[in-house]
This record gives sequence, C-alpha cells and structure tokens, in this order.
Amino acid sequence: MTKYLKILKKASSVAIFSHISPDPDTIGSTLALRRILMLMGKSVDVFCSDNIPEDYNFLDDAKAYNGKLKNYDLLVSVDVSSSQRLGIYEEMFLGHKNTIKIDHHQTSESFGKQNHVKICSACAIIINDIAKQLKVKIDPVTASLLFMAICGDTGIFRNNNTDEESFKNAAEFLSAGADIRKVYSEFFDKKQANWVRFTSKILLNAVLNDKYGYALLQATKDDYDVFGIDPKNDKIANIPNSYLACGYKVAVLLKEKEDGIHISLRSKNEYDVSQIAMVFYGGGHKNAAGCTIQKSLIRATKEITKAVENYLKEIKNA
Ligand SMILES: [Mn+2]
Repeated sequence: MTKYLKILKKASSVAIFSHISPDPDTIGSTLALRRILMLMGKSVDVFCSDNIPEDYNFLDDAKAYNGKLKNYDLLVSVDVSSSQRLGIYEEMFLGHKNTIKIDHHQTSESFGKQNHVKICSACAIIINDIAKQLKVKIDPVTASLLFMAICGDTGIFRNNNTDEESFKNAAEFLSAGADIRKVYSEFFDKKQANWVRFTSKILLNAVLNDKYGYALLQATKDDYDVFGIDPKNDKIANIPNSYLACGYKVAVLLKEKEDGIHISLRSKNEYDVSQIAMVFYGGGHKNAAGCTIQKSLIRATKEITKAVENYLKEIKNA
C-alpha cells in the first residue's frame, strides 16, 4: 500500500478541503471521500472557502460543508491544483504537519506533505481507486456523488478529456447504484427562469462576424444584476461551443466582473486561440484559452475584436 493510503487509513479525524469557486468534481469527490472515510469509522469534516452554490442543495451531504473547525490528525485537499485555491484555509493547510493533496490536474503544485497526483479526467476516478484500495464498497449515494463529479469535469462525457477510463468509472458508479437520472434532472438539466432570460439576452446580442468567421458574446454587469445571476456560477462557459458547431472558427465570451473583463476564447481544430489570449498576457490551450483585460467593457471589446480579426487575417494569409 502506498504511503499516502497508509496515512489515510491511520488517521481518526480528518478534514477535507475543496477548491474555491467549487465545481461538481471538487464537491462530489470531497463528499464521496468523506463518506468512504466515515464508513471506515473516522470522524470527517469538509470545508470550502466559498459558499456551496444552491444548485447543490439536492444533495443531502452538501449540508455537511463548513461546520466548526476542530483539531484534526490529517488534512486532505481534493481537486485543488495550487494552495492558493484553498482560499482562507491555505495557511492552516500549509502549517499542518500531516497533509495529503489529491489531484488530477496537469499543472499541479506539490503543496501537501504527501502528494497523490494522477492525470485523469476527474478526481472522481482517483476517489474510486482509493475506495478500492481501502476495500470500501461505495454506497449508492457515494456513487451518485462520483457520477456528478465525473460528469462535471468531462462536460457530461463531451470534453476532450473524456476517455475510456472515464466511461469505465462511470459504469462502475452506475453498478454501485448511482442515481444518474437524478444527477441529470436535479443538477445538469435544471435551469432557473432567470438563467434562461439571462442567457437569452446574451444570445440575442451576440455579434456574428461572417467576414472573418467569429462570434462574440457578452455578459455585462447589468445582465448579472438584473437577472440575479452570480458571476462566479453563471454556467455559460459552454455557450460559445454552439457557435463553433454552426461554422464559426472562433467564439469569444466576455464577462464584465468586479476585477475586469474576463474573456474566454474557444476555437475549432487548427485555430489556436491561446495565441490571441497571449496578446493580453493570458493563456490556455489551443482550442480553449482565456485572459483578463482591466479596462471598460467597450474598450476590452474593441481590443479583443481587433486581436481576433488580426489573428484570423494572418491565418488566412499564411
Ligand atoms: Mn477536477
């Protein structure tokens, strides 16, 4: 048995930490690990520096988050790529003598005393593996949590990271009794009326440029305010993909937030939007990149439009 598993097995009181701006993988994997360790007779608390969004209220276990801090034998982080993503718990975690970091990100910082990093599509896969190694049979609730987690990070098995291992693990969760229909209907398919209005406005105001072949969308501060949408949890990241599917080479989404204009760029095959993001000191992958421009929305829109057009012009002439 590997060292980190021995440490996990030995601990009697454990605190598990999710990352800031929590997503389905960090929440599902944290809560699943909590149940696994509880089945082994341990006392387990779970924490997240940010509030858990209301969307997760359908999970009874989500209520377990952010109780009173105690002294623990062991601290574990799940899905946290860098210590800064522990938010207010960073100092406590770094100062503790017994910590394990469990993560699946490519760019992962070894901030734990023990670091277990396996590159795979979701942390849920690692948690499933841990349960097997510790010989704990996962119950249906745990299976549902892990299914939600893997759906989150694979974009319901559509993102590029979706592989055979993702489907194999999903099949195991289903066998273990995961309520997949509940996860879809209560989480992924559930839309609030205000969110529908919010996204309708974004779609209606999309700028479609057929000369160069790009689409540009904006979520303004006003949109967030008027429709009561939390900018941290606006669930619009996939909207640009629809434009790529109907023939645009590049799709740009600007979000007007407190600290500037957050821009996400998506593209098809040969078009490399990380090159556009780099103009504004951003980065990312070839087909998905991002940057922030600390200017007004009008200014930022002008600048990103110019950069996109310049890039597409260059590609055409190359
Ligand atoms: Mn993840």
